[in-house]
Amino acid sequence: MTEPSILLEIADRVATVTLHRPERLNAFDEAMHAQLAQALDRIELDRAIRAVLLTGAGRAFCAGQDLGERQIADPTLDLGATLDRLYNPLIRRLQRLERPVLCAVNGVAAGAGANLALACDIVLAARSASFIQAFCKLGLVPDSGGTFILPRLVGPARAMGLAMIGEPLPAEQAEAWGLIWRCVDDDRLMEEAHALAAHLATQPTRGLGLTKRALHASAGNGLDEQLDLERDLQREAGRTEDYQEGVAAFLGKRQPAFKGR
Ligand code: LHQ
Repeated sequence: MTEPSILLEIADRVATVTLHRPERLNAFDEAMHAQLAQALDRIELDRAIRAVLLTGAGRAFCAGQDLGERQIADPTLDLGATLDRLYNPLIRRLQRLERPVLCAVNGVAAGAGANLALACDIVLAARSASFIQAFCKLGLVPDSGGTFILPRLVGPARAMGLAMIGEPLPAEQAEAWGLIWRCVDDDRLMEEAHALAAHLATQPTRGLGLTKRALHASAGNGLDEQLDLERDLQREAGRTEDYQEGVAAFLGKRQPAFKGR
């Protein structure tokens, strides 16, 4: 039997998804895309899952597209179709998933692997990890949302340098530049990532999902539209059981017990 290239473990309201092709630095082939899509189907349907943790097996997080799979001699080669069919739906799903998605970047994240990590809501990275916009080395354009997210996170000058020079950006510098949430010592990464995912899974999931929606929408909105959106989403958040619980716990001077509803 062939080994699965995605591992999905569900425990204590957290779904841990591990990219698992360590001998190829977890580069994406068709099978890995299909298995990741199946894992996300499962997560989307199971409302008991209240946080997602994405990481990689072995010494890398993900080396992007498996370059052995895209044959350059093929006259019908259409990388745009590959993005339409595989990468773009993946990035859209992660951004729209109304659960917090945490990424633990355990090693190098290159090409679409780097931008997959950056599409997650909160990114922790091991100190030895690095982020490489490897596309320029192949004559390609940063994809998987890279041209959208990089300038928004680090500003246009740094985004252009990362995309045109393609040098590895060490995790510490990624944190200093605001590309990621935090860089942690290698031997602490998974412990900290699991602890943060466990914490997020006890929080008001609906409110966090609406927060995610508001922050993503802000990239395309003016202040007026964003104020209107905040009004609409706050209306929705204010009707959740978790809001009632949050206020009751505050007034009762006790810890809240959120249910994600
Ligand atoms: C790999 C890969 C890999 C196959 C390492 N594929 N085997 C989207 C749509 C459609 C098509 C095109 O692309 C895209 C988006 C993209 O993602 S384009 C960008 C694709 N990724 C890259 O260009 C990164 C390529 N990899 C690297 O530059 C290096 O491997 C990094 C810097 C990630 C790690 O370097 P090292 O630590 O020195 O490891 P290594 O290079 O020795 O790799 C270990 C093995 O993994 C090696 O195989 P081998 O049989 O020699 O042990 C590599 O060939 C294999 N591998 N990345 N993307």
